[in-house]
Amino acid sequence: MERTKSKKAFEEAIKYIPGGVNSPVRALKAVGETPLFIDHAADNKIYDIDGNSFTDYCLSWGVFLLGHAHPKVNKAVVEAVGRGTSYGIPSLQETELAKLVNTCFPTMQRVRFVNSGTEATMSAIRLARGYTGRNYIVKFEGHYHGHADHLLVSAGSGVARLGKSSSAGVPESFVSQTIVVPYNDTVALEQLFKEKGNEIAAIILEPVAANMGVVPPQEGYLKFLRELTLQYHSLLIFDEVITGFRLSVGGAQKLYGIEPDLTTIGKIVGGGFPAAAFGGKAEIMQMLAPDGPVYQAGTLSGNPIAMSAGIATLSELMQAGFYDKLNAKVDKFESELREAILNKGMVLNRVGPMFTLFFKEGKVENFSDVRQTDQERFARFFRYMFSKGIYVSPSQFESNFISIKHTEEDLSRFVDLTRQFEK
Ligand code: KE4
Repeated sequence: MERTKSKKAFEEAIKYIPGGVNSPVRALKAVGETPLFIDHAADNKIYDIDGNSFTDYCLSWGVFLLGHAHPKVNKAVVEAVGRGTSYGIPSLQETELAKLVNTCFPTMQRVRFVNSGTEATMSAIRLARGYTGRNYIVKFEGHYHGHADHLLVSAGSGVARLGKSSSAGVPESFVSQTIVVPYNDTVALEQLFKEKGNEIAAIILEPVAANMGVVPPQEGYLKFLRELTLQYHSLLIFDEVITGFRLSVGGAQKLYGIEPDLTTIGKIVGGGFPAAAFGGKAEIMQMLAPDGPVYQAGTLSGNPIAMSAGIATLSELMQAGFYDKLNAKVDKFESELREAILNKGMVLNRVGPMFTLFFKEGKVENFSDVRQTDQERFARFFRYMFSKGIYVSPSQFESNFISIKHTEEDLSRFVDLTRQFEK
């Protein structure tokens, strides 16, 4: 595969950008490759500057449920740009997207837009602390909620790969009130709440973990978390930056029938533009400035371009039958892939249109299971698929994503190539 231009571009990028990338996981360090430089993308494919094309299962880390460069999203954005790209003053598009979010997520009675998932979770936690007057936050091993200092503790995604319990540059005092517990475990959590429950502001979790690879909640676990937090008057925060609008039009909370107090969303809601949001019960959200004492702000928050992209995106995925069509495709893919990996030392975890192939025997139900995976073998699998024109998410600690634009042929080819993979 010709990669000369990307390699040259990477050498040039490294001279100006740390690691040559603007986000660590893009560097492909985990899989022993150098990054692609993309020329353009459309639907289910990305095209690099050397003229190679790849079927894309990373989709800009889960943004493109509709596929890249959706014509209706592009049209909305082009029209919006002509009216100016930011006002720093309210626009109708902000209320329009907030109403669509509220329609999809009825628990989000009030919505505040921000520019990234990190901002959303950081703000939601500040709000939870402000509302409850408590300081402790509980998160789970291997769950990733962005790179705010107090959340970079035993996180998943890129940090999991680094094997650090927290990032350099984060003083111990910043994480001293962040408690990390094992995922899918009830005993540790019950014990913790017995000891500190009335000091805990909130539990935050990915309702279906994706940043350690896809690891679903065990039967009844989300209900257990909801009951435990109600019992101790702590808040339950669902970080649906990945699961939101993906597992259903109302994310994981609709799929599993659990009502969190606060929710964060991102990726899909911005339609490929920097937009995310946090929201929840009106009585909690009204604690936010300018009405309440919890400060939160942002120059470009709710900008009309991202709002227009989000409105066009949600209008598409809210169409009747969208998820039935998507999930029917993925159901067939799952059953064929399960057959293909029999006796190959691989575990498939799948929820909705997201999935991870783990390179180990047995099961993967928590972070310690994930840590037992053979990451070198995963890296060989990545490079094998890469050589065949398939771009899987470049880390064992990530999810793969299927868009509405992935074809049955794409999925069958993924299955066939996985079946043939031996090394
Ligand atoms: P951002 O700040 O990257 O927009 O969102 C942070 C975030 C929050 N919550 C969840 C559940 C997330 O998955 C993320 C970001 N996801 C990673 C990939 N797993 C983004 C990719 C990257 O870091 O480059």
